Amino acid sequence: MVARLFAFLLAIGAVFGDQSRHAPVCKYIPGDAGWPSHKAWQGLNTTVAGRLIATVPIAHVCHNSGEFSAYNETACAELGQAIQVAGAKTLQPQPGEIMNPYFSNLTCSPFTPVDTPCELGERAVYSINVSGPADVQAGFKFARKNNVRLVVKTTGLDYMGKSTGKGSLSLWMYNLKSVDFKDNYTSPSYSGPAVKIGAGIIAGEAYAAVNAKGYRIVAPECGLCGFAGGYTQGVGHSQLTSAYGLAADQVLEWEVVTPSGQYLIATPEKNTDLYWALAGGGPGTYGVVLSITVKAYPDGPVAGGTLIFNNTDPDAYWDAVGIWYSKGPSFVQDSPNNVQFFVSNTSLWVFAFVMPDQDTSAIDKLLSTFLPELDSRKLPYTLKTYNYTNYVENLSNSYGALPYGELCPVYPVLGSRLIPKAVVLNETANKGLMDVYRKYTSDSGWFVGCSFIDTAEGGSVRAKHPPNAVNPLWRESIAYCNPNNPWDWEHPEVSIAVKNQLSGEFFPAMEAATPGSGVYLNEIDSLYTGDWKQTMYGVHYDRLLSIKHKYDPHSLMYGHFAVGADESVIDGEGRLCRAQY
Ligand SMILES: Cc1cc2nc3c(=O)[nH]c(=O)nc-3n(C[C@H](O)[C@H](O)[C@H](O)COP(=O)(O)OP(=O)(O)OC[C@H]3O[C@@H](n4cnc5c(N)ncnc54)[C@H](O)[C@@H]3O)c2cc1C
Ligand SMILES: *[C@@H]1O[C@H](CO)[C@@H](O)[C@H](O)[C@H]1NC(C)=O
Ligand SMILES: *[C@@H]1O[C@H](CO)[C@@H](O)[C@H](O)[C@H]1NC(C)=O
Ligand SMILES: *[C@@H]1O[C@H](CO)[C@@H](O)[C@H](O)[C@H]1NC(C)=O
Ligand SMILES: *[C@@H]1O[C@H](CO)[C@@H](O)[C@H](O)[C@H]1NC(C)=O
Ligand SMILES: *[C@@H]1O[C@H](CO)[C@@H](O)[C@H](O)[C@H]1NC(C)=O
Ligand SMILES: *[C@@H]1O[C@H](CO)[C@@H](O)[C@H](O)[C@H]1NC(C)=O
Ligand SMILES: *[C@@H]1O[C@H](CO)[C@@H](O)[C@H](O)[C@H]1NC(C)=O
Ligand SMILES: *[C@@H]1O[C@H](CO)[C@@H](O)[C@H](O)[C@H]1NC(C)=O
Ligand SMILES: *[C@@H]1O[C@H](CO)[C@@H](O)[C@H](O)[C@H]1NC(C)=O
Ligand SMILES: CC(=O)N[C@H]1CO[C@H](CO)[C@@H](O)[C@@H]1O
Repeated sequence: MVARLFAFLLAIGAVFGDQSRHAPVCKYIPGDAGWPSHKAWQGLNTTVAGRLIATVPIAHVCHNSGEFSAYNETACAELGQAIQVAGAKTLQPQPGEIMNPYFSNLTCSPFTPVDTPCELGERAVYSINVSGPADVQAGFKFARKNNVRLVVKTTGLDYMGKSTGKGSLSLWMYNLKSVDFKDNYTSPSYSGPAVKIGAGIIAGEAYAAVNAKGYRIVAPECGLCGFAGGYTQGVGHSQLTSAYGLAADQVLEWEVVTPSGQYLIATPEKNTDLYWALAGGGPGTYGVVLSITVKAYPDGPVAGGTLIFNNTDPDAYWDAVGIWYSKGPSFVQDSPNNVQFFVSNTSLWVFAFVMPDQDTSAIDKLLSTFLPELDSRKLPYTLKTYNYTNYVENLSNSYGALPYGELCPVYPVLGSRLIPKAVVLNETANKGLMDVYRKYTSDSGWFVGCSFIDTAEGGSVRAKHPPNAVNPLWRESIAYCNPNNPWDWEHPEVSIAVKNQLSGEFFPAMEAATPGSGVYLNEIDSLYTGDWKQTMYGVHYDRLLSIKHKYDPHSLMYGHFAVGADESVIDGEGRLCRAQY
């Protein structure tokens, strides 16, 4: 209440004074005296040609009280099922809807009693269904003039809840569905095939389009993940990372609207600071991206396969898992290879060998020094290998049918650590990491999903990438590993406990076992307690912050763990406020 009164008094000041010096401390939320009038919102709707959408939570069919009550028992039961089977896929195309169950926080949920009111909670109040730069410019202008929080959302997958916010106006990018090929894109730094991808395109759509043209691109493994938004701006890994580099390394052009309303193209030659920051410096921070143009590569055969061995003898099993990690560098270094696997208390399951432009003999060769280690420990295994004619065939075999895929959709509790080569190759350090895995996976459903990758600078199989903001710790690591535990939709308190265990125990133990390394900024738990500036952005943080201040002088873009995040705080009622007060 005090905060609210304070904000109100400052708002009155703003009417008379200089907007930038006397701007209110906190953004308004509905119920605040300064919240824009119905007429103001109607004005915005006119400016964006009727593209303003008021959020109606999808689970309104599950409640008979609150502003959005629309109870329908059948529809609610269907929704509760669909979310558990394919959570992200079910919620993805909804404006204003939250994917992350922690941030929707049961404010309108199929898993709470019918008479609990359906409320917006952390959901945006309105979304602009963005169709081009003018809609983004209108959103920025309205948010600044009316002191309303702005968020940018493509799919809403973000683990930190960065694409949502209480009382916000959301720029919803999901319907920018263009894909344009340039068979011979030419610039001072690159000449060759490229594809311009609209901000609303999800990976599964991108793969289908480029596969049909005979190309490969570096895009998310999970078909339902957005491409130009959080993924590429947040570094982005892929099954083709060893072959071609990280997602941020692929960008030739960003089409952007900056918070001050400038519409521009950033390339390695033009608006170079913005180009640099957008490529790996974190999403939702420097501007709104309308499209990216990325390198494309001629497709061809890919060898793939799976390998599984079980924990039938715990000491032998964990010994073998440690040896597996120590072989990781030899599997991928100076090669286009990628190896993705799950480690649990039950088994080590390689669900995807990805060997571009090779046949299955390459997998046999790669495993020739490892399989004898299983034999000598009497650990039986099953190996299956395939010659695929192209990349997407292989991807769909491991991740399921496009565009959404089937391996990813249900929303997990997740963290992500970059594993340095020096750790897996050092017997003592390797054992330390295995002890952490063993301890936590033998408890309450944890498993660890890992990919062996090689992104070293100067790698012999990849073209050099333009300078960008990717944390250099990526280049020194040989794998990224995700502790993973499925979300319990029916018992969210169980999952909150799991989140607390991850950020309080499991993840710090993984950090201690991999000293000095980093994290993947897109795949981290919202309760993460590590040194986020260092682990996410590393040596680039200060430069990124100055670029942030240059392009977003009025702090219109904010995200938990985004560059500059500590210049804001959330008050007790959920308002976004300037931190210095
Ligand atoms: C089910 C699931 C599967 C995943 N699969 C993969 C994977 O295969 N590979 C991988 O590397 N990562 C994966 N991730 C992590 C993923 O990269 C991040 O969640 C990423 O933020 C998603 O981006 P988005 O734009 O789709 O999501 P959103 O939640 O819509 O946005 C994420 C962030 O990007 C900002 N943003 C969105 N669009 C724009 C834009 N046009 N311009 C500027 N900022 C924008 C938002 O403000 C927010 O900060 C996955 C995550 C989930 C939950
Ligand atoms: C915006 O205008 C369109 C077209 O007139 C209308 O359908 C829509 O409901 C309006 N949005 C809001 C939030 O009022
Ligand atoms: C309730 O939902 C079901 C399933 O979606 C639908 O078929 C039915 O028409 C709805 N009933 C009402 C009264 O809207
Ligand atoms: C969820 O709701 C609880 C109780 O209303 C609140 O204490 C908590 O801060 C909320 N969490 C989030 C992430 O909004
Ligand atoms: C958003 O706009 C697209 C066209 O750009 C339209 O097809 C779609 O129906 C709109 N979505 C909503 C929810 O209004
Ligand atoms: C692509 O364009 C460049 C510059 O115009 C030219 O030198 C090159 O030969 C072209 N390549 C192909 C494959 O057409
Ligand atoms: C591993 O365990 C599973 C489940 O019990 C079983 O189906 C599979 O055959 C086992 N694989 C090997 C290689 O032992
Ligand atoms: C894949 O192709 C190679 C080369 O033709 C062949 O030697 C190998 O047996 C094939 N692998 C499978 C699993 O069919
Ligand atoms: C190997 O790892 C251990 C434990 O982390 C460390 O103390 C030791 O210095 C490392 N050895 C080398 C050669 O780096
Ligand atoms: C972990 O695996 C071992 C060996 O198979 C088994 O004895 C133990 O019960 C498992 N623990 C859990 C929690 O499943
Ligand atoms: C050779 C092979 O296994 N091809 C498979 C590739 O993946 C698709 C989609 O899952 C399968 O239909 C093919 O049989």
